[in-house]
Amino acid sequence: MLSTRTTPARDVVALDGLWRFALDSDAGERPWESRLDTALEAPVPASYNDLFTDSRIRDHVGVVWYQRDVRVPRGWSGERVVLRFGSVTHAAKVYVDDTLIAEHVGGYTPFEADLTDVAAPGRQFRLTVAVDNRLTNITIPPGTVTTGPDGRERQAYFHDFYNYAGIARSVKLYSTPASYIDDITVVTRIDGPAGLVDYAVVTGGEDADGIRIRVLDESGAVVATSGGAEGSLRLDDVILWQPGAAYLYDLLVEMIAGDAVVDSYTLPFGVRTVEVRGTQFLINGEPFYFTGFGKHEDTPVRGKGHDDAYLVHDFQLLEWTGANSFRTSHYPYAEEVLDFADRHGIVVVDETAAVGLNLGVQGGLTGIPPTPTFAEENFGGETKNVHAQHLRELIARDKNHPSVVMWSIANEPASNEDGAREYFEPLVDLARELDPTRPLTYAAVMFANPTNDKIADLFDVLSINRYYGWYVFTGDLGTAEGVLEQELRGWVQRFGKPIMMSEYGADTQPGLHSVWDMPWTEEYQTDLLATYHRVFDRIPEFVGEHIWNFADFMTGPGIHRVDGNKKGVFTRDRKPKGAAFSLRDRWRGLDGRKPGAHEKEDRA
Ligand code: BDP
Repeated sequence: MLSTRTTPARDVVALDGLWRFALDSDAGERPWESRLDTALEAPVPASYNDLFTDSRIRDHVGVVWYQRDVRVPRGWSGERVVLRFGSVTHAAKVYVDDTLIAEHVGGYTPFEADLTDVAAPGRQFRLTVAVDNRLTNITIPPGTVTTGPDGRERQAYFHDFYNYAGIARSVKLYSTPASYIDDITVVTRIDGPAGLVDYAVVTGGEDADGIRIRVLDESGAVVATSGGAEGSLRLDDVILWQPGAAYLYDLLVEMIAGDAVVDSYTLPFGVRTVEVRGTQFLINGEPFYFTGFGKHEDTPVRGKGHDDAYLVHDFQLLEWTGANSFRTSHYPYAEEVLDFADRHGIVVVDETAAVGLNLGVQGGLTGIPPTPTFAEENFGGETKNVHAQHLRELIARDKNHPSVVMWSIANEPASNEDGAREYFEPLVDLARELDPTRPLTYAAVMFANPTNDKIADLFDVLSINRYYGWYVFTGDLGTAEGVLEQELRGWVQRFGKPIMMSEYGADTQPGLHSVWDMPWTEEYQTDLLATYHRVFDRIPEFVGEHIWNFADFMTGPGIHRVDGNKKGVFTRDRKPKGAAFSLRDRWRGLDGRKPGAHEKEDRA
């Protein structure tokens, strides 16, 4: 799915700003049929939960309504008119005046509606969106809705971040010609000093006479040309897209009828390869060592609303710490984030929203759930179908980003339980069919170990989440170090694949200090990370470290959470805790290479 861009043949109007807003219970019978009778306004993009002082809104379970008036630009007559939502969390029904024109389930992927027949240029219409935040056993991520003794619905979920909802990403109205470029796929290879670019273009509407392709370098010079809906281009003396040294070409695609250009679209792309070979993770044939974090889309007031100021600042802080990468834990992030990563050479592990497919986490430290996680009445065939659809939408959206080097299919699923293989094998097959070029991983939960895990052999990279020294062996870093090393070596021994740590960390209250190993202090976070780093540096198959978390973030209420999860290396308002400085010391020396690699090179 192409992102929205203006081109000589396309216009875009952003529908961001303040929309009328109401809870379902306050909105009347058929709210889309008239002007929403409400005094509330909510900004788009933003989650709605933290905007208002009314706790009925913050804790609302079910549908809320957003509405605004929209006018299709007069100049768009004869054009195809498309409405695009970056995300509506978690399900949407979209009405143009009295007509339902689109429905979508899945809170972190975009969807579109063709308005050509319902919204004439120059005319104003009422755009109403029903936003449903309910999570069930057949949504991704999953949850459960129960009714309390007071008759009020309550939402429970199996993930450790607040269930922010609303219209958290931009809404856009755009035009294309009646015949249009519908999709483009780019796959790149390297052949000595040249780059090979395989492309495929899908069109919609009437067939055109031809497709014209040009590749432009960053100076705007045309460096290769081709024609036809599918083909391959050769870029001599290619400049590669590299971690820390991004370089983007433009693929200019034109749809031709006679002598005229009917539609045009410019897709930025980078030339790079990704490969897992033996126990190495290679980018452009060179071993790559991931340094960075699991992140969240989470800021005060906006919740998960995309914000360009935080985007820029967060990437500054990544660079400041020497991080070269992050994981989009635990859902696909806004497209602006990946575009930025493409332009700035930050490497991304792109994760689905499949977080919480694990009833064992509720089973306390045993990991044994009350009923099997993958039983039909829990997360069975229907959940898997929803997960598959989500994977299709994610890969369709993100397949052309050079920054995305690996798909993470799930976070902490019950991969130790019976039924895990039956659940995951078809999803792995699907992901490989949709994108044969990128390695696959999933982040392994603490209950899954080298002996009982049932799915790791299906994947390419072992990503391990562990909290030794925090949830287990609390305050005992000595024991944590030994147990961690033994376990990590066990994974390598059984599966013989590259291994990285996808989560490790400690909740930390800024300003709390101690001369002893005291959990929650800044020193303890620093020491816990250093303990893990010593272990990583002793394991040759290690390919990366992603700390949990980049910044403190909001969670649901819980006796283990004080105003959210405090495992951030930065506070929620992005102030560094002590550990940030020691990370900076470690990572800025690594430069995408493994610890020790420099010394070996220096010796050579
Ligand atoms: C892991 C989860 C992550 C949590 C983290 C924690 O993957 O989402 O926030 O634990 O407990 O199990 O901090």
